[in-house]
Amino acid sequence: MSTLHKDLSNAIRFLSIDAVERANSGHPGMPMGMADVVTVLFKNFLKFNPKNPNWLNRDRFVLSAGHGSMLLYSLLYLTGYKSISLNDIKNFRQLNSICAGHPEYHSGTGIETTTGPLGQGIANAVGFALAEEILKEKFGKKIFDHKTYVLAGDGCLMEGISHEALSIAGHLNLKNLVMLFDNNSISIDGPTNLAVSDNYKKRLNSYGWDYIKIDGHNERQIYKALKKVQKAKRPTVISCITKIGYGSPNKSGSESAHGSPLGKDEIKLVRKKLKWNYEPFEIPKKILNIWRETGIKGEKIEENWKKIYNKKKQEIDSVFSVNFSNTFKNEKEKAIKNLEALATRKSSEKILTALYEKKNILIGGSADLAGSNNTKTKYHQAIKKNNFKGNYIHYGVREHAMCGIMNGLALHSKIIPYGGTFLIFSDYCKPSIRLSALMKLKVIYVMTHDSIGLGEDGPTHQPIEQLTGLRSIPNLNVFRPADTTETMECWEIALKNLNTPSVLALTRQKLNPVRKKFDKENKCSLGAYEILRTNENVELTIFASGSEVNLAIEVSHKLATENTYSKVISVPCQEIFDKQKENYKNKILDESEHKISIEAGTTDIWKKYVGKKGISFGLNDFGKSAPYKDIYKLFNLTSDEIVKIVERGGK
Ligand SMILES: Cc1ncc(C[n+]2csc(CCOP(=O)(O)OP(=O)(O)O)c2C)c(N)n1
Repeated sequence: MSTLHKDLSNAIRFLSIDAVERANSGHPGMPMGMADVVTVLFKNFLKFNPKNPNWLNRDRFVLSAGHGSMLLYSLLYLTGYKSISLNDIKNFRQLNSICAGHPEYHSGTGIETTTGPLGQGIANAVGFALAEEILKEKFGKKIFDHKTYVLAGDGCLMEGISHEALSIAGHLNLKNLVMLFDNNSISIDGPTNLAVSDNYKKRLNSYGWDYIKIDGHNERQIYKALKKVQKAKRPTVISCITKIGYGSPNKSGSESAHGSPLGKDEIKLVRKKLKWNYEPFEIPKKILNIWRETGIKGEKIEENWKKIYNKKKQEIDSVFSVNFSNTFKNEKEKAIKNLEALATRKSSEKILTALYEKKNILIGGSADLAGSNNTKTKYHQAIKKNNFKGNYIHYGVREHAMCGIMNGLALHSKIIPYGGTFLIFSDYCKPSIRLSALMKLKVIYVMTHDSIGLGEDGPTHQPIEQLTGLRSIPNLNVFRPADTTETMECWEIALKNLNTPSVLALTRQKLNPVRKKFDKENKCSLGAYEILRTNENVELTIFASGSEVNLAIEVSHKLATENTYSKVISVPCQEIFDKQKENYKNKILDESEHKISIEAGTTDIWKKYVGKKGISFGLNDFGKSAPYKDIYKLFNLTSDEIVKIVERGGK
């Protein structure tokens, strides 16, 4: 091993262990173990420009093993990113420091994605690699041609999402994807053989990956492997046999190096063993300069790239930022002219079809439910192995990876990913949806079969608590449109939202139109709005969403025949309504003395609108397998029952 290499990699090691020590918390073991591998990668292979962290054609480096965050912060500081100063590193894990406990995505910082929940980064990286192939096909390889490297540990590879994501990456042959596997055989509880005995080579080979095994502390072997993957024909894993906590006389190779500070005495011994005679946070000029030069190389490469990019910039920008306003207006007009009962999943397909009449960067998909989610239009073409011309991804039955991959697609550039599954299986997607929300990504989740209204498939497939669960995620818009017009409006909002992901909860069953005249404005953009009133003065407000808006309208009319007058509020998106101005909310919420809500799901979340005295119709129990009208009846979700209960004052 060269002295230079030792110095460069030790700079990462000591920044990491000293920052963890100062914070009195964090994970020193992984950065110490993988410092050699990333030093060779960043110094010799990674194409990046710290002066422009968002350079479109940079190589992506994803730290899936997010607990080793100090490895990433050290690299970004050493190579000269403005986003991370030595002071930030000293403030590791402190309030408002960019050096948070686990890497948190911020555009333009070099932190490509938020990681920490193990395995997510692998799926993100698959999304990055897929985005690169799609854009390369669209705009040419002089503009998009880069690698995606993901550093993953034993934990990432044990997670289910890694199985899904690595499998589809092999299936599609994402040859520019490289996984650096920190194969140290240690996790928190101890040696990994307590819990896993996978044959990684066989596993990865069977997915269609190449597998290279190296000593992760041998500079030459690392270099050779990375050199080889530059010309890879298949996605490649470099299995790096490493020692967790490398350099620590008493803790290396043991779980004690994983997740707590090494301690002052042990750090002294590490300094001695690795011959690092510098104070904490002191990086000698000579070493820092070499790291900085590594960062400078990318500037020239980007400059040359820009000359080609500038020629195509206009074309790329026009595809990246299509204005769909007219499409929405025209389609809404058409829907009103041809009023018909449609399932909202069908309405969604209608608007999608119209959107695809313009060149755009929407990449659709579904987890093996294309025909049920209505996510694939006549304009879609499947993306296939070694053929990335298409605009539709058959994710297979891999909901979790689908969502993690969509996060990667959205993070890569301006691709707008949408993907479908049944709403019930949002439970299989939740960790990635949460990260879309945390990272403020424009990802659109098309979730159909949104209630007991799906009928015969029964309680395993009928979402009950899912809407409430999703609505409780911050920065996520959960839309539940009531008809074709509302579905189109919700899609429009989802596409306009730069920083908020969306879930579109759509019906399997047909719904009668509730909006019967054309409105130029997007009423759903208020989150909730009045759709009917049976009298100027009303004593009852009925809140409803999606398929239950029709039911609410029926109830309102029936009550009027008994001289109980009401207004119906359609609530396609609670989160947006909750953000409206107080006077608008008061107008909707405070007009009448009595309030009820109707939604075929758990009811607690409606209490914020109807209050303690209000009645929330829904179901707080699992559904049943039966024709859907029978299930609605069973749970009192019919206009006759609701009218009766309202007239009895809720009894
Ligand atoms: C989904 C998820 N489950 C559990 C954890 C808690 N956790 C953090 S690191 C870790 C062990 C990871 O082991 P490995 O990948 O081998 O990392 P190393 O010990 O080599 O640093 C666990 C269980 C997590 N971050 N994410």
